[in-house]
Formats: sequence, C-alpha cells, structure tokens
Amino acid sequence: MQKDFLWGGATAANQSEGGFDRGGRGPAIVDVLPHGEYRMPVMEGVMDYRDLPADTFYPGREAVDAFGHYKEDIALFAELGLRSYRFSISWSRIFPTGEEEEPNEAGLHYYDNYIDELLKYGIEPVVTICHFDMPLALVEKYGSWRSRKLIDCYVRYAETLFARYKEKVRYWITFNEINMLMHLPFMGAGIRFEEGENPLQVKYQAAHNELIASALATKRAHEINPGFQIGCMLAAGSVYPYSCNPLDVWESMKKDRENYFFIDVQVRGEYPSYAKKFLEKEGIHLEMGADDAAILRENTVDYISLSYYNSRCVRADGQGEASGGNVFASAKNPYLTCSQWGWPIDPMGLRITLNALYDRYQKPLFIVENGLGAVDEVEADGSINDDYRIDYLRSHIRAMIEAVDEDGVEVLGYTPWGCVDLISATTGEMSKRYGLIYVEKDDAGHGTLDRRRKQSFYWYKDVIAHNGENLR
Ligand code: BGP
Repeated sequence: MQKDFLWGGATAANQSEGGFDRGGRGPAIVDVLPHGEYRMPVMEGVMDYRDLPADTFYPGREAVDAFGHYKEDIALFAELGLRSYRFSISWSRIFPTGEEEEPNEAGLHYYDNYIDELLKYGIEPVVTICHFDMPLALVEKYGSWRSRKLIDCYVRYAETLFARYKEKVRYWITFNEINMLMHLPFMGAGIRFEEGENPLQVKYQAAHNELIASALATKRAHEINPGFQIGCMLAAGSVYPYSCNPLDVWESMKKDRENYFFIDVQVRGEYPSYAKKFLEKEGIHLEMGADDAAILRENTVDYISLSYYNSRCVRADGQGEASGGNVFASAKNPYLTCSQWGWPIDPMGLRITLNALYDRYQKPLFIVENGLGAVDEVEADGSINDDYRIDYLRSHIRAMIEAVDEDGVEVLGYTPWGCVDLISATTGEMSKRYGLIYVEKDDAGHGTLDRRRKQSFYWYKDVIAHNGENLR
C-alpha cells in the first residue's frame, strides 16, 4: 500500500461513548433505543419509544464508557500503531437540544482533549459529524429530518466543529451510512411514522433535507479550511443477481441504485434520472428550496467513505431462502458461508464493491467500516484467541490490496469497525463483538469495562507495521 495509507480503527459515539447524563449532554436518539424485542420496531420508526415498558434497559446510555476510558483506549491504539482513528461526535453533547444560541463548552472541551490525545500519538482523526445520533429534542419538536428546520440546526453544529478543529482535523464524514435512513428510519434519522403517512414520501423528503444539509456543510467546511477533505458515507455491498436470468440482473441493478442514489447526488451534484422517474412513479413530491439544485451542484464531496460487511443477492421471483446481512434483505447466496449472526462472508465482494464504486465515481474511497461480529471467549489465562476474526480481516484486507494493486482503485485508508468492542447497532448486544480490544461487559450491562488485547490486536499491529506487505 502507499506509504501514507491510513491504517486505522473505527467506533462511534452512539455505540461506545456512553456518559449520557454527563458534561451537559442533552438526550439523544441512542438513549431511547432499547435492548431486546422492541429494538427493531423502534429503530424502524413503527413503535414509539415512549410506549416502552418502565423496566426497559437502554444499552447505549453507558455503552462501553469511552467517555471515561478514552485515554486508555487511545494509548492502546498507539500501541497498535494506528495511523488514523474514525470516531463520531455526539451532536447533543455540543448542542443539547440542537437549538441553543451557544454550543455547550463542556462538550467541546471533551472533544478538544480527545482529539489532542490522538494527535499526541500522531493518529489522524477521521470525524463523523452524525452517526445514528441526534438531539431527541429535534425529533420531538420538528419530527426530525422531515423538517427543513433541521438543515439549519445541522449546519450550525457542523460549522461549530469545523471552526473549532480547523487546524486539527482534516477528514470529515457528514452522515454515517446516509442510505440507512431508508431501512431503519428512526435509528438512521430520527424518523417515526404517523398513522396514514406514506413512508416513502417521508423518507425521501428526509433524505433530500439531509442531502442539502450535507452539501451546505461541505460548502462551509471548504470556506473555513480549503484543505478539509469532506466525505459522504455509504452502507455498501454490491447486490448480485441470483442467476443470469435478465430479470434477476435487472432486479440487482435496481437494488444497487436504491443505495447509489445518495452517493450519486453527493458526488455528481444532482438527482440521477432514474431517481426522478422513480419519485414521479411513486407520486412522491419533494419540497425543495429555490437554491437547492445549485447547492447540490456546487458542493460535492471530496471522497467516498463506505462500510462493507457483506455482499447481497437478489432474485426477481422473490422465492428461495432469505439471508441475513447488514440490515438489507437479501436472498441466500449458496456460494458463501455466514457469520454467527447470519451475515454472509465475502471478501471477493469487497473487491467487487470497491471496483464498482470507483468505476462509477472516480473518487478516492475510504473503507471506514469492515469486520466480523462474533462471540469471544476469554480463556483461563486471560487470552482471547479470535482466529475467526483474523481470518475475516486477513481475507478482506487482501481483497482491498488486490483492488488497489491489480485494479488501480484509489483507497485512502482502512479502519475496521469496533476496534474496541462496543454495542451492536442492530441488536443492542455486547456479545456481538468486532473488536481487537475486548471490553468486559455483558448483554445485561454488567461488567468491569476493563480492556484486554485479543489475538487479533497483535496480528493487526503486525499488518500495520509491515504496511500490509506480509499479507501478499
Ligand atoms: C453499520 C453501522 C455501525 C455498526 C455496524 C455493524 O451499519 O454504521 O454503527 O454497528 O453496521 O452492525 P451491527 O452493530 O448491527 O453488527
């Protein structure tokens, strides 16, 4: 890989930070996502969190307490040799209700220290401005991103960060997995549906408002520091046709476009023609500002970041076995094995996805999430032998190297997900672990929160030390 390749790790405030009632932070979406059977309906926006039973457990409120452990975590990152670290800022720690005149100084102070700690070890911060998290007050008052009011609130929040970290942070991501709003609207964008609403109308309006907010933030970022690199972020994973039946091929193209739609706008600066036709056909009318087209056109992103966990597969007849995977429904691909949570394992799919994205956009790519969620056992001597995770990471890193070396794809960096164990987004479990660093805590919220190096920690350290050359 190139000498300055950003080997790193990734987490996000919503799943690791905790400290929900400390430092003046306001209530956030993540505080009301329950553990257990109601998690999915709440995240899908079809159940109101205010109807949850009184004894509900909310795992994100403490999470793995990165709030109290960040110095220890960052020292471990330095020992790993990380060159970059992707994390997110909690919006309600900066603007507790989203609408204060002035930001919460205590919240900014926390991130000042956090970023300084990274820089002390020469670790490049990669900051996600909004990762499945926002002030709950904006959800209650405005119905979240369905309202254009959110655009102003977001841009003011983003500007505050750009001005504060002008000299310290170069890589920014405006929204984590912007396409997740279509699949888990409450978790992704605070959207809860009312009786009789057309969900598609609401989701596409929210998407439009987020796209405008992202473009305006990109504009302000470039004004504040022309050297800033602003990225969009896609929950990626190419959709394969189940067979060479043209109907399957066509279906896979349509499914890919549902996700590409966002990136098409953020990279090319306009709604693609297939999206315009789709909206028309579905009878969706978007409320747009007079300047919206120009805002999108003039403020495209500098790079594309992506998460990749698995590929997907589709058959036009909708028959056959279904498969798990990162949120999206998929047909079972008979050529692939699956993780303990039923997500297909497909390293070649990463190479295919990187090539597809690079062919389509010719923009630098940044893999900001990848990894295997698995149960880990702590041995009697305290060691954690997670060979299965090493196998997963090795095969995916190899596929990435092939995409770069053999196919000419431009990749800025690789930050595996949950480098310190954290709460799973979809299930709220602790036992679905991704980390190189183990955190002692169970699904019910009990544990010492002690950190411990896994076998994969030593393995990844060696990969970074050799700049990936030892995997050839
Ligand atoms: C992505 C999210 C992450 C993360 C990851 C793994 O969609 O950006 O926040 O959680 O998926 O998913 P899960 O935690 O459900 O295993």
